[in-house]
Amino acid sequence: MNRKTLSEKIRKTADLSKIDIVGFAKASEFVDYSLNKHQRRDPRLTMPNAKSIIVAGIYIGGVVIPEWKDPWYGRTSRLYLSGFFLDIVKPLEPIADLLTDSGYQAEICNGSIDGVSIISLKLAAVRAGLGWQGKHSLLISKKYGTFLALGGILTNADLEHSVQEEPNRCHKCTECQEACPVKALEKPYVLDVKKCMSNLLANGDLSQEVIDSMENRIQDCEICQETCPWNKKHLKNPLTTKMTKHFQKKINDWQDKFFLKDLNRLSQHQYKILFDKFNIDIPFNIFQRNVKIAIKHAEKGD
Ligand code: B12
Repeated sequence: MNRKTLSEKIRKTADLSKIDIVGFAKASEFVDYSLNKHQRRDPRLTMPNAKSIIVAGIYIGGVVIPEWKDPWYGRTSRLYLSGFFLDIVKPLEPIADLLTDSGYQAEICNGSIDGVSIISLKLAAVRAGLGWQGKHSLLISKKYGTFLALGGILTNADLEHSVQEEPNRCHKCTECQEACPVKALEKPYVLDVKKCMSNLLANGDLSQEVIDSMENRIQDCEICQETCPWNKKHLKNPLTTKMTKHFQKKINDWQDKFFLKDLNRLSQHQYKILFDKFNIDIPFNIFQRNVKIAIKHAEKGD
């Protein structure tokens, strides 16, 4: 099957999988990747004869629980609630099957398997023409803002690689850097992971500064995204996409499950059953700690 036909078939399969945007990038080294000893630096460290990276994006702009505005409800994030916390995997399986049925290798980037995630999805997305990397280090798409959950497939199939990268449109804007309450974005484009609340609320010790800044956040933080001008229209009126119905059901299912006093009464077993559905890997004691701090904030009304 020639490059054009196979690329077209993959786009159609992605559409049937309710994927909002898909792009193809050359599977070569990411020379700027700062974790230079990391497997993600070069896709060929994972698949020596890799030729292409298929990058997929699913819009998650509307995946919020209205009660998150209430201090008595624990808040997480759109990525967390979407179920794609450790990468988009299931929606990519029909594409991987198409590739293997056509005699090619196909390896889906799956953070829950290797805990590593074999593709730098943001850098691959930039190379595939899906958007540019913002000063918050996230991918920004002109149409979807930062609200794209990403996923990827490594393959030795030669595809119609994107030739044009989006220009960087951050220019002089520093909204995200100024808004981060724990100064994790002092250097533009480089997230100081050690300071980032999304990291610390998952597996770190909390300084008084973080405790004072977390409000009802029990997992993840979206402050840098909520101040990004490219997300403004999405905060007001999220787009309706192919996955909207699917996400609305998730929102309805979880609407009243984040009430802090209920979360505080969960046993380790109940926590595991309830939250494993989100395919996250956050220890029970960390979850409990965050819930207790959020309750103190709600009691103090701050
Ligand atoms: C590790 C990880 C984290 C860690 C560390 C994040 C980090 N930036 O390193 C933690 C837990 C903190 C985290 C948090 C979040 N994450 Co995360 N994370 C990942 C993961 C697994 C790897 C990212 C990575 O490679 N980091 C290593 C660093 C070195 O690479 P980098 O961030 O690309 O940094 C580059 C820039 O700094 C660049 N750079 C340096 N100088 C300059 C200068 C210029 C001009 C430019 C352009 C670039 C540039 O060089 C670095 C690369 O070398 C990916 C999944 C994947 N496989 O890619 C998801 C992923 C990036 N995360 C994602 C999301 C959504 C988040 C959160 C928003 C979740 C939330 N709270 O809602 C937060 C946001 C925090 C933030 N502002 O980045 C999404 C991003 C989607 C998007 N639209 O961009 C991904 C792709 C997951 C997914 N499957 O959708 N994450």
